[in-house]
Amino acid sequence: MYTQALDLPDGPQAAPAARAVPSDSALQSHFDAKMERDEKVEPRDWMPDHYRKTLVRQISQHAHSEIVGMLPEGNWISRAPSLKRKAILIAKVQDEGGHGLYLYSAAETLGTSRDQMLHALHTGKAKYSSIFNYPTLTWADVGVIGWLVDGAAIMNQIPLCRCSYGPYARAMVRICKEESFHQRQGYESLLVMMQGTDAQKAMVQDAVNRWWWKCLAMFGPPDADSPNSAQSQRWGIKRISNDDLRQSFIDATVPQAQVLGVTLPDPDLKWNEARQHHDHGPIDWDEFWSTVNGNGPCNKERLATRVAAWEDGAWVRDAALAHARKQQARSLKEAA
Ligand code: FAQ
Repeated sequence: MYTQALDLPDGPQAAPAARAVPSDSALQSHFDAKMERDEKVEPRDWMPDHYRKTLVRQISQHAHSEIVGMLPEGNWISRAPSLKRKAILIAKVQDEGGHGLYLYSAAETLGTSRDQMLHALHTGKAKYSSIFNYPTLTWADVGVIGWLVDGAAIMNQIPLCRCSYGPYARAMVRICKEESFHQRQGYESLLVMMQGTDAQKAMVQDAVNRWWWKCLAMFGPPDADSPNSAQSQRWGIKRISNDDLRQSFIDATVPQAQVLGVTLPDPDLKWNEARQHHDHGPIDWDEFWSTVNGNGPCNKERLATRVAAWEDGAWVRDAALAHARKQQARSLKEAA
């Protein structure tokens, strides 16, 4: 299984029998030294199994989150209040689909297939972000998802641009640029609503009240209860811990809420001069785990929608395969 590390240029000097096969411990030392120098790992490099599995887990869950994440906002495309808002929303939802595709491609470089990843999603074995299991009840939810959900996603994803695995890090650079536009369009849409009628202002405040705590939970469990963090940080997959990212998000969002004129629904939220950070109230982790484990308000609906999309698209995959087979047969005939 380690042969990808042994590839040499073609030529007489590259006869396989003449090659010395590095031992597992030599390969491990080479990998450790690379980690020490903070260099990128590429698909053909040797890597420990656990590193590969951790990346497949995280990148595929991230890809699933982008694809399932199209659903809550997609629900509003047909009901956007103006042509301008509809065009922005279509572009945003389409971007999320693109992010999912870059990420599935990055995960495929680790030796997993897209079919395997989708099977895991469709059978409920693979996770995706908890945040996409909540309903979008009003148009203000679309703005709040842009401001807070994309805002939290960027905070978590900027450090992933420096992830030790090259294909993931490079995919994240483009994704973060697009997420930044998503965050701004959401905030701008809310600014407009907050200059509107009392009913519009109340709609924004209600959406903030419903999404705030879910966004804080998006960063994952507290560091002390995060089984994967320590190893992922040693490997340079995660650069900043769940709690530190959550804190940065809160500190960045409080002044934005003030400009917007909304209240963040946490009576314990206040600036702590000694820590130079905001303190906040307790997050409901029972609710988070219940949602992650399939019992959130929209889990079943989200999964059913993805499974139906997969089944409805079977004829497209069959047609593409039939076409590819025909082309192949034609080329073989021409070559004969
Ligand atoms: N939801 O030990 P840790 C977006 C699981 S993209 C569900 O801390 P890790 C764009 C975790 O998987 C949003 N499960 O795990 C957009 C693990 O379970 P496992 C997605 C969660 O991996 C915006 C267990 O808990 N972003 O929003 C969650 O070190 C708008 C223990 O946790 C990414 O995926 C959760 N929130 O850290 C799209 C970013 N949190 O696998 C549309 C990449 C934790 O052992 C509209 N991922 N779990 O069975 C990451 O940065 C990390 O994977 C974390 C979790 C930070 C999410």
